[in-house]
Amino acid sequence: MPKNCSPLTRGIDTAPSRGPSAARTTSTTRTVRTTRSARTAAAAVGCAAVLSLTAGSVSAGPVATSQVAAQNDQTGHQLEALDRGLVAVGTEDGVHLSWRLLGDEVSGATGHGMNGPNFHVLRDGERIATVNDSTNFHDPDGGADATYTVTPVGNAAHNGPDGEAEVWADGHYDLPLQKPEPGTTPAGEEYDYHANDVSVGDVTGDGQYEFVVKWDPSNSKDVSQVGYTGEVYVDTYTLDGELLNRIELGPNIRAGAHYTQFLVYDFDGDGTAEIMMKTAPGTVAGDGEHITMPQEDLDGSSRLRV
Ligand SMILES: [Ca+2]
Ligand SMILES: [Ca+2]
Repeated sequence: MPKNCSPLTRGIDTAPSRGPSAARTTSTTRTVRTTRSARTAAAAVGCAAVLSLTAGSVSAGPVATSQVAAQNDQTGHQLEALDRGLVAVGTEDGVHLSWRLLGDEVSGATGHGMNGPNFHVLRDGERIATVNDSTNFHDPDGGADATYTVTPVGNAAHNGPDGEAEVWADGHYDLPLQKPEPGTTPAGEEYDYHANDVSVGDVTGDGQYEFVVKWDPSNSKDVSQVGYTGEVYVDTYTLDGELLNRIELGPNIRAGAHYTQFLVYDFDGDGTAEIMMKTAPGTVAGDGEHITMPQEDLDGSSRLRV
């Protein structure tokens, strides 16, 4: 069954007020270091989709508001079920560790921040410190081959999981991406791709963020400029660089800074993140299905209501 704009637009109205992960940029090994008819274009405006991102496929549909309400009733806030998020970054004088204090672990607040459990820090299985005032630790004796574990002290039921990490020896992590093939516009202009905006969300439900990356063609244009642009792609990668799916936004979504702002968040509260953004007839949603025009628009029966 082809998808059309009508049921997807309803998802916009049901999004919770708590904000999604902010778009951000990252470094990658390959790239990041660094006209259609007026009638069709008008049809594309307001055609928005909530897309469920899963390995190898993307499905579109309205948000299940009952799931969001159920989770909010239990906690007061819809929290992401994330892991410890431990990162170990090599520096000129040792290894710097940073990790998450999880929402359920917070026991109060002081003038310096939130209170929570102390944390044991282990290097290669040996305890080297207990941290009682932060979620950071600098190990001056750490090396590039070390493996670190951070574990909350005590056995309180609300304490979250341990975190484990190997060292980013170069002081950063390069996320490998799969760059789309170059293209040529109907006017004969060649274009290439570079990674653009990035947002994060736990697409797989394992507590670790995935990375949703927008690919911008080199001929992307501002609204003040005329001319063809290349197609826009939106990829989802695991931290290991596995490409879970690719959304092709199609010829009716122009490439430029003002056209594709995407939100990644667990909008329906079921434990896995979705993406919300404008689509159009011609968008291919990862699983090969095309988003099409609503039948009432094709029949000419739809009317603008004010
Ligand atoms: Ca995940
Ligand atoms: Ca979800």
